Formats: sequence, structure tokens, C-alpha cells
Amino acid sequence: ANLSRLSKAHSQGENLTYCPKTSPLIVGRINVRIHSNFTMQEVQRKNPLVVRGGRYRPPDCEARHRTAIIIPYRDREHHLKVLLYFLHPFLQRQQLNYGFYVIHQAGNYTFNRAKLMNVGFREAMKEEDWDCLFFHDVDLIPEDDRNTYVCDVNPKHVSVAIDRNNYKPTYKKAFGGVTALSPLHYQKINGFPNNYWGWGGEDDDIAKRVSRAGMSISRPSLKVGRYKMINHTRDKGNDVNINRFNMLEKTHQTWKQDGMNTVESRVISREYHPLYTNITVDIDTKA
Ligand code: UDH
Repeated sequence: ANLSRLSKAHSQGENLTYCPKTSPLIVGRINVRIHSNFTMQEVQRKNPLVVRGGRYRPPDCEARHRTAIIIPYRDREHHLKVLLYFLHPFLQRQQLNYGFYVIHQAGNYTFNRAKLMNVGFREAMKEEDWDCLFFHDVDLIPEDDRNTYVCDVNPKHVSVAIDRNNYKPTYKKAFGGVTALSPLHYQKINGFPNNYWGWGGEDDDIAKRVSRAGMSISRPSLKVGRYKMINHTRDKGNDVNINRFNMLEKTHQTWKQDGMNTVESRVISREYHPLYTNITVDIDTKA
């Protein structure tokens, strides 16, 4: 009853006080056991305050942060269900105002993760004045809710310690998996490259953009930035991009010509599911 009163207060636009700087709901380390004997409906039932399109605001205080989760996606239904199962409660414990955007690449042509994230940025910002965007692989499950899904002064590489790498950091300029940028960071780097088709390279290109734009990369501690990766084999349509090293040699010339200023795509549909917004997009094929 209390909850419904509060959400009513919310929808009537009553003024709430700001949430505390550190959420009292944080538990720390989470025991992530990946299984899938549950349905999407059950995830829905466990998250009664999540509304259409996968949006949430804390019921009893005004969130200090507005975070959009952008997921590059194709044909990973099982992973998406597991991610939603863990990430919704995780973000609610952090008392964020948040929304989930699944950016689904239409067709069978080679996958293009970075271009999908450009589309995600554009489409999410049309809906809400997000102050932070989390670009999030679908198969990475955070294991500690002290890893707060808010932006730092610099672009943040968030998935620093992954079980598959024995929770060891990979390399100094790593910028894959889960990253967090504010709209200003994103603009400063001219978004992400659109021309990395297939697996690999785009993350390093983004890291180069960050340093070209005069910023550094921030990171959570290895203790807190822990993730479980859901096991999978290489997808069809995402072969290794063998040109990636040549392309990376030229980032310093290309980053201003290719990025958020040149992303071409056609949104085929926008569906507001209970736990996420699905945007299916035709990102075309290699020119
Ligand atoms: N993605 C999809 N569908 C695809 C390809 C990629 O949704 O067909 C998305 C998804 O969010 C994924 C991300 O792009 O988490 C990155 O792609 P990836 O998971 O293929 O990349 P990663 O480096 O794995 O995580 C590479 C293949 C690992 C094979 C290991 C065999 N044991």
C-alpha cells in the first residue's frame, strides 16, 4: 500500500527529496549464478515498479542520476533474459532513474557493434535527457552493486575484471564490454566508428578517440568492477575483422570524419516491452 501511494505521488508530480548520495539498498558482492529456468514474465513480476519500455525511477526519492543502458543486440534471447534478471534489481538498489534500450541489428549481414551503439545513443537521447549512457554487452553480468552505474569525469571503462580472464585486467587501453560516457564525452569523441564490421577493433578505436579528444579513461577498482560472462561460442555473422589493425593505424585521421556525425541507419520498429525498449534498425551493409 505504501508503495502504491508513493508511485502515485510520483505520477502526480509531487516533489520528492533527493535520494541519499550513497544508496542504503546496496549489498556489495552478489552471488551471480547463471541459469535460465525462469521466464521473462517472472522477471517482470519480480520488478513491479519497472514501467513500459523498461523505465524506472525510485518510488520514494528523486534520483540523482539518469542512466540509459544501451545494448547492442542480435539473436541472444537467453542472454538478454539473464541480463534483465540481474540488472533490473541491481539498478534499483542504486536508486537510479534508468531505462533499457536493446538495439537490434536487422537482417543477417555482418554485425556492427559500434554502429549499433551510435544508433542507441541517438534514439535514447530523443526520449530523455539522460546524463549517462552505459554501453553494455548483453553477456556481462555485474557482480557487485558498489559498481555504480553513473558517469565519471572521464569516459569510464567499467567491465575491468571478468571471470573469464580470472578477474585480471586485460590491457592498459582496454575499452570493451561495458563502458560509460556522458553525452558530452560522447560528443567530444564524435561518437563511435561506424565502419568496424565483425568482431574486434572498435573498442580500441573508441579508446583512441578518447585520448585524441584530450580525455583519459577512468575505471572502477578491480574489487568492484567484477563481471561474469555468460559462456557462448562465436556468433554467426560476427567473424573476426581482419582489417582492424590497419584501421586502427588510421583512427587519428578518421575519427572526425566518421562517427556520430555520419551514422546512417533506418529505424524499422520501436517496441515498448515491459522490461526494455527494443529498437530494430537497418544499419545497412558495408559501403
Ligand atoms: N552481439 C550480439 N549478437 C551477435 C554478436 C554480438 O548480440 O551476433 C553483441 C552482444 O551484446 C555481445 C557483444 O555484441 O555481448 C559483443 O560480441 P561478442 O560477445 O561476440 O564478443 P566477445 O568478445 O566474444 O564477448 C567473442 C566470441 C567468443 C568466443 C569464445 C569461445 N569460447
